[in-house]
Amino acid sequence: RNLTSDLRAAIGTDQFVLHYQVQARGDGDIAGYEALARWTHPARGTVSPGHFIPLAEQSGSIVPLGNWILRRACLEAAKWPEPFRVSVNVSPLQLADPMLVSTIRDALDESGLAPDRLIIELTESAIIRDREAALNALSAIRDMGAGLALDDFGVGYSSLDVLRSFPFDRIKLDASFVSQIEESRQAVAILHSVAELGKSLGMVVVAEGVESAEQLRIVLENGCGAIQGYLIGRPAPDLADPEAVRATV
Ligand code: G
Ligand code: G
Ligand code: MN
Ligand code: NA
Repeated sequence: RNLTSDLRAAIGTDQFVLHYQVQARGDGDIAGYEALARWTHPARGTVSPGHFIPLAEQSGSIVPLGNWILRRACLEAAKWPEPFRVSVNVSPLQLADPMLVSTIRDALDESGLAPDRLIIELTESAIIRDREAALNALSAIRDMGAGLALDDFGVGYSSLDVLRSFPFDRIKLDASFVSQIEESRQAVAILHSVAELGKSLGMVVVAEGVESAEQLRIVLENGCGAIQGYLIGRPAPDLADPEAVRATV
């Protein structure tokens, strides 16, 4: 047996769990959590999502795996305190699945989670495959009442046209970008401009990968509306303590 067939067989079993990484607003209140999938292989131990997500994409398992993640995230988030939202990463290949919208609707119905407590995270590469199909799916997701985050913004293909043409309501500024703001005035200037751009478009800008108090200070001073990163919480099976998060921010 190889890892690909093990992966397919593991979907829906307790080998897969979701960890949650906290996202806080500038005032220190918790906004919600990003769901991050974790796989414990019975023989190999922990397999990182950086490994198994591409494997699932290459082997055609990403749709069943992604559907399970969506359902599980909604079921778990439905038990959280009311204001907390859950963000779920959706792969480009899931967006190409014509059933995605109904899968999301079913996950919301089954869990009872209010649609505005679900945020779908997508990278730009998801959109460039088939723009028209992507626009239809994203519009349907927004019409349902869920949020839409443009993930990993600032690296790769990110272009302003995507912000104009697709109904995203939040931007996640990539961690590799935030990691430069202590040394690079250019990085701070770009961060500031993206935060302003987001505000003008009525979008929340989330700074990802905030690891130090100095990075936190810079991203908040420059107008980011929310933060995520090891400084305030690592991905973990349990939710972060709100008092500890508030004390850090
Ligand atoms: O911590 P982290 O190692 O969890 O994640 C590594 C990569 O795997 C990131 O790019 C992250 O977006 C992706 N990833 C983690 N969980 C999921 C998931 O549930 N679905 C998808 N599509 N990607 C995920
Ligand atoms: O691709 P996406 O942005 O969805 O994935 C989030 C990834 O970023 C996950 O792998 C998560 O574990 C990782 N991550 C979260 N916070 C930090 C951080 O503060 N520093 C770094 N280097 N990675 C982080
Ligand atoms: Mn993400
Ligand atoms: Na990201």
